[in-house]
Amino acid sequence: MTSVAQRRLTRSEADVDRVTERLERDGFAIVEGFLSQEEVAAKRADLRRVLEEVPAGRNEFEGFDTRRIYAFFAKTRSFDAEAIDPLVLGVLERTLGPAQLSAPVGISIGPGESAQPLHRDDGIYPLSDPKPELVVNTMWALDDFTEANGATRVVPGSHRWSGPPDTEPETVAAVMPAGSVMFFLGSLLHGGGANTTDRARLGVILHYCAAWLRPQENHVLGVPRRVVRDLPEPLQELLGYGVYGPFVGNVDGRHPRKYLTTEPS
Ligand SMILES: O=C(O)CCC(=O)C(=O)O
Repeated sequence: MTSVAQRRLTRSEADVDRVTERLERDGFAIVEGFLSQEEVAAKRADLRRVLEEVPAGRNEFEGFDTRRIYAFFAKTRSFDAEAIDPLVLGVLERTLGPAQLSAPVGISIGPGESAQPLHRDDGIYPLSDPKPELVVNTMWALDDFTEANGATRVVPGSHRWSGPPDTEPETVAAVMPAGSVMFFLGSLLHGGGANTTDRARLGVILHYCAAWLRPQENHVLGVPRRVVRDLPEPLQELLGYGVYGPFVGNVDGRHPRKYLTTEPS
């Protein structure tokens, strides 16, 4: 079997067809060199600023030595462009149809953190198999993701399994250089890895779901309207100011975008 490193796509190889093929085959697809090292450095610096105010996790799932930036688009402008990158939007459209942001989170896995329990991100929705794909994630590496520092662990092919695995399945580390992005399906078993190094591992997960589902985080309350007003329209839509036709998401019978300009913050 080829290693994760051998399976990575370069930026120029990555298009919607190739990424979608990998998602269907393996449940994940890594594109390296998506961000330049200058972009990585700028994003990391901005997120470090935000992380100073963020407490450590409260349970095994969040990680007691891990800090998470929730209400992400209220706190940083560093991923506005990536959230609506044409490759990302193309993969979402192909896999989910109309989509929205569900849980955009900066994740800094601290030294000494243990591995997060394996999970499926679509497991939060009470639907039984067979079900359509409901969730697509993009995990952006702002540090090199290594076996040692807590690279996300994935179970290749597990998106095709039905129901919970009966034994502890074999995982592989999604090792990738800083500036890479890993797409993965919400049906894929995965979890943050253990960090046995003395430095934190920083990544940003932009987690999307089908536009007709309730997203994990309530962005309409979490991201102030005065912030959303200045964002590009496709990002506004992904943050809840859109309608899944013909009616889902309307406000008093109107498109929610109208409230961005007419209502106070
Ligand atoms: O940090 C990671 O590598 C993965 C985190 C994750 O899967 C989650 O928090 O749901």
